[in-house]
Amino acid sequence: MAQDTERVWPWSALAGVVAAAAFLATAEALALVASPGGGPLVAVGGVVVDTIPRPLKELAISLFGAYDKVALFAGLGLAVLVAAAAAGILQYRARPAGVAIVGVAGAAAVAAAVTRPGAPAWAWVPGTVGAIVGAVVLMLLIARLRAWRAAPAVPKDPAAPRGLDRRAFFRATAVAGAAAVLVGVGARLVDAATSSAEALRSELRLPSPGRTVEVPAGADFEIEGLAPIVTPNADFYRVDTALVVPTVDPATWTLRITGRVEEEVEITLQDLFDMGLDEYGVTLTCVSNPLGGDLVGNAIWLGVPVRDVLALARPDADADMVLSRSVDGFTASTPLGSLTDDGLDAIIAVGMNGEPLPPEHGFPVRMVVPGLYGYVSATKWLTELKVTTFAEDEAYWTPRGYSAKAPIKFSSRIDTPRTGTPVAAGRVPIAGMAWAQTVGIERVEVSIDDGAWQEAELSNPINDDSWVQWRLDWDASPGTHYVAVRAINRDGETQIEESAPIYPNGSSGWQRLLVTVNEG
Ligand SMILES: Nc1nc2c(c(=O)[nH]1)N[C@H]1C(S)=C(S)[C@@H](COP(=O)(O)O)O[C@H]1N2
Ligand SMILES: [Mo]
Repeated sequence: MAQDTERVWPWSALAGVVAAAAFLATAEALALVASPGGGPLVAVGGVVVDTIPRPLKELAISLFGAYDKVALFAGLGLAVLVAAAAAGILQYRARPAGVAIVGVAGAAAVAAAVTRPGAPAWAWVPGTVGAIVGAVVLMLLIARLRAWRAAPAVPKDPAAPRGLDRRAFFRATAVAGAAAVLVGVGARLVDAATSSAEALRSELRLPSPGRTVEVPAGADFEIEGLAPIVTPNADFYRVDTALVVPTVDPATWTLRITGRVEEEVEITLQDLFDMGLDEYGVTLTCVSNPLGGDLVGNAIWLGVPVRDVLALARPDADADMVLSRSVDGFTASTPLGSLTDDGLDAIIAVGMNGEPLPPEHGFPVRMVVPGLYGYVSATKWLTELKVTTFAEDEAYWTPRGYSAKAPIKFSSRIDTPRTGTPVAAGRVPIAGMAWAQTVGIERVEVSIDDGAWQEAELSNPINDDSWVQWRLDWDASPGTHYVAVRAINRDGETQIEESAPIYPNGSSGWQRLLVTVNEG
């Protein structure tokens, strides 16, 4: 009977993997029309991002850093591979268990797709049809495999060609596999070519600003290793929960102002342009920025004050919060006062450093609020402002344990010299950044080897919402030294000395690092 000497499981596993490829390729191709911006893998990945427990997420970010999204997709891919191989093996051994696994995967894909924020009505189609195609391919390939294994090693009719059934299995597997790769890769290419936010962005012309932000002379010390005073867009840190950067067409984009307002309003990008755009220099900071970290950046934003946009709808007096919503479902809770107070420049931004917002920074429209961490204020791909109360609504990160209100803890950081990069003895500039959005930095002090605090020189500030650079020239003697820094804001307060972790509302402490000085 069957050639029991040759192992069969690698071939049944291969059939499973090819069936999974057919499933995914079909679903990706259908998602191009039925559910733009996300096939099943992206939808399932999105569910993982939204439900993963906080410590695990923090671990992933600390392990993979900026590559956390790549790591997530790699993990998902590995899981699909293992499940697919198992489905193949089971379908051969215990029919129809393999098809049942495909069915469960299809159900999971559909459940993820239809529950994603902003899911279109047809979101269930790609996963459903994909699962059917995957199941059919699996049944056909395993049937061929069975036929091959059931065929006698030596044909009864000596004249018949040998190995026909074996060849039939491999031919079917190769054809299905090649078709899946072609369709799948083709679908991704078409997606990249047609739904690219980059293309839409290159067509958008921004009006020129009424009021501009001048970067004053002496704003940048231009010291090697020191961050520039205005962060180039390409170097600006990126933090969000979006596995795929949302594609938003500026031509159809609208912003709805809803909730506790006298009259709900919906405005277009042109309406926003017609209100008149001005420039604002604001330093953005992430709550996840560790002491001395680089999840902070400064840009010149082009936009309209949030208060002017809210005024169109006339918020009720009993409201105390605005829940801003992204097209991808992310929300942020911002105190109404932080958006409407006259002295504060909270803005609806369309431009960043002289260009339309880059896709990953919220194209076409985002919010920027000086003095509040990004997760409670800086909603990218903005689509709705719901005027509400903290008692009534909560934002994305609140049920995940982060504080509903999170003002930025003003801070300072050492950019140069760095631990692990020895410097030569002699005159060494110690330099870094300091920020106290809405208040401004009054003074930065440096202590060497726990000695007296010395006042550093500050760069010429752009405004109170933007960070400044500081520097102190140091006569460095050979050996190891400690360098510490702290800032004092214009309200006369000193940066919090006690160290706190990022969770639940931002790190604090004075950065102190070890510097090695070599013989000059
Ligand atoms: N739609 C959306 N907007 C978002 C986020 C997000 O996950 N989704 N993250 C926020 C966080 S935590 C920060 S720190 C800032 C970061 O903005 P950037 O990526 O442009 O630097 O965006 C905010 N806006
Ligand atoms: Mo953040």
